[in-house]
Amino acid sequence: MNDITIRDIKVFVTAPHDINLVVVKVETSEPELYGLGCATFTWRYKAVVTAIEEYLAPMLKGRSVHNVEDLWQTMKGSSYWRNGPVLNNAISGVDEALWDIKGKLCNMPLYSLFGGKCREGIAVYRHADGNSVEEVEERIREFMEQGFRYIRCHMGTYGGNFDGTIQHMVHPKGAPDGAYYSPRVYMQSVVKLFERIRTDIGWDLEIMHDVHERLSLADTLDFAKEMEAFKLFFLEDSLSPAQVQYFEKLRNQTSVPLAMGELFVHPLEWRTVVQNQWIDFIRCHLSDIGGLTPARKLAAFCEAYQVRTAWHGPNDLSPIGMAAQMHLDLAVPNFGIQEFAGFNDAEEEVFPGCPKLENGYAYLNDAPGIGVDFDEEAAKKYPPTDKMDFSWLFSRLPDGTAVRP
Ligand code: GCO
Ligand code: MG
Repeated sequence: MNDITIRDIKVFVTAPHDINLVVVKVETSEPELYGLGCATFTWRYKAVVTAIEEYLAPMLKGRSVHNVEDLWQTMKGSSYWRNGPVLNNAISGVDEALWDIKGKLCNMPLYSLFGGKCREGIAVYRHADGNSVEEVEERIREFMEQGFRYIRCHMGTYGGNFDGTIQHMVHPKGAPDGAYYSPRVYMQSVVKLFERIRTDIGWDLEIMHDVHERLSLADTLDFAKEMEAFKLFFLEDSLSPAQVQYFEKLRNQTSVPLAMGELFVHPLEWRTVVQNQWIDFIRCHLSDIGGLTPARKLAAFCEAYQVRTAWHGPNDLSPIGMAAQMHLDLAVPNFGIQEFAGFNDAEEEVFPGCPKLENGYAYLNDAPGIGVDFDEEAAKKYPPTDKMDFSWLFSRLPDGTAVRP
């Protein structure tokens, strides 16, 4: 095999959706050949940029592009202290770009390189949110008219901190500002919302909900049992990664399908829950676990336990990262569903070749590699923003205690 080497690694930050996205470009000794990867950890993007520019790029320049697994292992070990979203995202940017290059060298879309299609389109779910049951139902109906059959339903975003006035919260004197929410009010409002959805809209729709690790262990068990009545497609992140052992109790006491994983960064976090079949869907954020290389292994590991994939697909993920995981969606037998927040016109402009939606399915183009390009000139029109809303990250209980967002 002709040796093709890494000539340079460049990092770009762009915000076509007012969310900082981190794109990695690996240029090679072949003038026209490059790969693109996603390294978006939007809340700490400068740290990721530094990790790539200061550490990975100097280490990798001049190395052969061919041995992706070896380069992944090398990057992983190169800091001695490892793991965590900053370093994993940095590795992911390079890893996905190397897979992109591999696909281009083979002249195949990645799904084909991964064994070919198990399905023709990728079923996706959308988010219906609003300030009242009526608003959420309106959103659901709009999505259904567009052909979506899977909808994640929320009211007032995560934790239901939708309307301080009805939550009757009394904070202690001097309580700091924050995104306050009441677990009790949240749980009751979701149960009511789902009752109404099933009554008003019916049963010919797959619905899900994201707890976003907002509940105590006892509350989450109680909540999961109440939600059984609505036959969810899944209940997401009912626990934090630090409490995954408690999935054993949930699994033993409720039949609600459980999804978990967007905050996972290491195999130890998923090994036990998958092996014991305590969860039904794995929904890691690909760049947070280090890219396509570990995600392929994770998908295969899950297959053995009938755990299906539902990779994380929020807005803080570049179209390159979205397409990268969609190649897995097409190629693995144990695909479950794909979260897909959709792209705006500016994202489509900056990232030519974005996946397309039709009638509730996403489709990739058949270009070699990941199939999504990056228009550096267009990206300059959407420079990094310092106006991102961090406020929701400071969630607090009514008594003023800071909790995970
Ligand atoms: C989801 C997620 C996201 C995260 C976001 C954090 O299921 O889509 O929970 O909305 O909150 O990606 O930045
Ligand atoms: Mg989530």
